[in-house]
Amino acid sequence: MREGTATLIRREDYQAPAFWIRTVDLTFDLDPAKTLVTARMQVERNTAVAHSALRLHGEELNLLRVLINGESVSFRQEGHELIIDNAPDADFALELRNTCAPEKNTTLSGLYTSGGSFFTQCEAEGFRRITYFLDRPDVMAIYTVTLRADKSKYPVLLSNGNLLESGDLEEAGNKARHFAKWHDPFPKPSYLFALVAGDLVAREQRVKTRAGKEHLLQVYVRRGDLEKTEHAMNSLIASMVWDEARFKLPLDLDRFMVVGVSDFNMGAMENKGLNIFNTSALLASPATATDQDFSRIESIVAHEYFHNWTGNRVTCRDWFQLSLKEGLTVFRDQEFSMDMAGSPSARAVCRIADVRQLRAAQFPEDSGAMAHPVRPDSYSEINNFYTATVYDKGSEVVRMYQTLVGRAGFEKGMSLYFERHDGQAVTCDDFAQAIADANPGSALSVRLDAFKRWYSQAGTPRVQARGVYDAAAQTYTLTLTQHNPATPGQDQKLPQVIPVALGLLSQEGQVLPLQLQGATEVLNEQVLVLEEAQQSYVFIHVTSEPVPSLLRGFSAPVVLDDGLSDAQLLVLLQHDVDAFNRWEAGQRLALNRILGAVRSGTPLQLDAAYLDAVRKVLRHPELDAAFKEITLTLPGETYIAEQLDVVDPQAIHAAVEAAQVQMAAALRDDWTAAFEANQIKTGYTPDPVSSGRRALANLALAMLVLDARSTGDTVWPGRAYQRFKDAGNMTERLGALSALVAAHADLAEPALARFHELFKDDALVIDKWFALQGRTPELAGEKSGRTFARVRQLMQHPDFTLKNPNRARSLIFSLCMFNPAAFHRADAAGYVFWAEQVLALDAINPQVASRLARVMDRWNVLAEPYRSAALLAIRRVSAKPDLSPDVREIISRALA
Ligand code: 0A1
Ligand code: ZN
Repeated sequence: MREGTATLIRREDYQAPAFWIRTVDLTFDLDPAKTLVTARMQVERNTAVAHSALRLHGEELNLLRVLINGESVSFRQEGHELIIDNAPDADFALELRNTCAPEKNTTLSGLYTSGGSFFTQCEAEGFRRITYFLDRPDVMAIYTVTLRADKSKYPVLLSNGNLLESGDLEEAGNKARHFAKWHDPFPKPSYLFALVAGDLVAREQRVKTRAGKEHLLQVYVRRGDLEKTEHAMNSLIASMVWDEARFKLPLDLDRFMVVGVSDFNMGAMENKGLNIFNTSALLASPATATDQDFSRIESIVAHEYFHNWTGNRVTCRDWFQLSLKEGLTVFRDQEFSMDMAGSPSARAVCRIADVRQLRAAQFPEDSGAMAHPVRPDSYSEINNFYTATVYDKGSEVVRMYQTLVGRAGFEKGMSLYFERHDGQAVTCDDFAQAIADANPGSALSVRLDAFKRWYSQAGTPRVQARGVYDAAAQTYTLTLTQHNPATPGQDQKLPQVIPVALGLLSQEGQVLPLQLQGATEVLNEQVLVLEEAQQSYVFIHVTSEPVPSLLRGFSAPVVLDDGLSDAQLLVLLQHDVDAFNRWEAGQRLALNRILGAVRSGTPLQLDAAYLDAVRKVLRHPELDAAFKEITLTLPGETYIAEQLDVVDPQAIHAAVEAAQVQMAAALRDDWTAAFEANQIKTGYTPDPVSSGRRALANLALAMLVLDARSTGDTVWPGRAYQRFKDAGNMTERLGALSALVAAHADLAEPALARFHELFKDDALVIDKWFALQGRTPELAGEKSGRTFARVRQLMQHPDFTLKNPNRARSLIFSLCMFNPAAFHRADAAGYVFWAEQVLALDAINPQVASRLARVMDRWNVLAEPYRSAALLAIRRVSAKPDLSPDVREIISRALA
């Protein structure tokens, strides 16, 4: 199962394949214990590269025969390769026969079983666990697939493309078997191959594209889950409509299928015409899914659908180009979600959520042991590079193209990209060139090479902004300085191209017109393009000392030090026309206070100015509930940790808890009013306005129950319990439950027990039950650690299993990744637990194990005693001789 020594694969070593595979005819005789695979391929030598042997990838396979043009041929097997030294020069037919063992496959890569059905996951390198192949994205073939299986156990047989024929098999024996034959007309790399066989049912919908072409959409799930597929189907239809309207990209297949599976390593997979989804990213009903689940499902359904063009029609030449499809497709799904949200305020809330996610996951990645460029230079296990950097920073890079060439210019660039590259496997450079060529003379095109440093340089650039106002001359001089800190293997960095969107406000909060010296235009908002280490900009006719509002809408993925005072931040929080920066000002005010307390080692004491400002937000007659909720939510503990050179997770948690307790007390009446004002009496819909109101009501309730812990009041815990019992939807039920649990209220226990009893048959809801307990904040200063003890105990719960990734994540990742104060313990018990779980998971599923291993990426910045204890735990994992290449790579980088 394990590679002896992991090899490092380098981007600069890329070579075109020695052979092309033009067509593949696959036949599967499906059997959980032993599936027989017959592959017939048309192979062609690539005369453009040096003459060499045919080397096919294969893992965990049992090879039965190899024929070339119908004749036996001599071959060798070396490691994970099947080598045919003297393959013909002329085109030839290659026939292979092998078996694999789906039910033994716990890695969930390749062909595996889940709940008695068959599924595949081939990205990145799973196809080689099905049959021998040139398993690389630049080898694109046309697939015809025949599936044969027991008809009663596997009535549904699916693969990519169109169904050619199906029927019963007349075979010896009494087991009635049947078959289905599928054909995908589009050439595709092996990572987009998929098959599904099982006892599934489908929700179906026929739709017409703008051109009048009819398509069949199907969402396949287990019997009993059908009523939870309506939202996914609606999201799919909305995605189709949006992609046609915004980018003129229609659906290209007659049939588009989506399938749910309970055992899946990621969110979902964009296999051509046959997307496979983790049920957690697909199934939703008001009673079992939260508003957040509804919106996550909408964006993942869209993401996979959008991949049909950005990923499938145009794919990656090699895996270093992963962000070509992922960064672009995340950008597209984020734009879609914003367009779906509607109002400017709801759009801003979407943007804020995306930036919060970037800061919580990508910024720490960029400053830790796994820091890598958006287009990595090397890897030993590609599965480790499905990262926040490739996805989320990649998306920010695409957003900067759009900022630099404008929305219409970006759409033109996309058209040129498809005109040039449809049907090809290409690179990030090809994408950059298409956007630039479609926009000659644009802010992008004139500095394209420098812009592309976003692909090659790791690390989050720091931008410092300092302004000087000259009252006599009525000028405001803004000086921007950039610096990109060193990252592993990259000591020296060149300046990057950083679009800085800005506006100026008067001290009273009025918009001040912008006119750059030498320019004739007068604007309300402008994008400066910082490209040198330092640049100054002079604005003229500035009638009063301005408050600068910089990096509006988060126009670049950088850390900004604008040096603004509290007074200036308060102006922005109250008046900025840019909702993103308004939110940001609120976060900065909170951050300053929390960091002040942590750095000085003194207990946090919120001041009247801050409390007054947040009270104004909460009472504001015009602001949306969603915006209020996101603004009144304190920065996350991981993001706070990012601001510090030496991280003491307990000190951070103590400051955050104190801030919450004080906000809860000081705004008690306002929380009560907000709670009452945001009750929704009508039926449930997950639209942004209703979701925002429920979010604010939930936050208010959490604050009131927390406050009750300090005051000894029993009314609010009682009301929360009542709401938990009577809730008409999961958002309110889980909100009330987590208010009780987070405050460690007495009623938390009976509520948790009741919740389990109510939902014991719904795995996705039981995942929430585990996750809530794993994420429960410890009481600051309480040494024993109730949450940690609870997690250890829950590991023994009959519903717990390491084998299902969702379940493992719900408990273990909740503690280790999302609950810093419960995890980082002075007695090192959290780290011991982590090491145990990494090793236990690695024996089952290396991909899940290596995600968990990444928790220690930033052990190096921890304060003592955490740092030394973390290092010991990492060494303990490292000492295991037969770690998977996945975990080995993460651990080696942590120790480098
Ligand atoms: N391409 C998918 C995500 C995905 C990646 C790897 C997987 O297995 C290792 C599975 C899914 C997406 O971006 O949605
Ligand atoms: Zn993707």
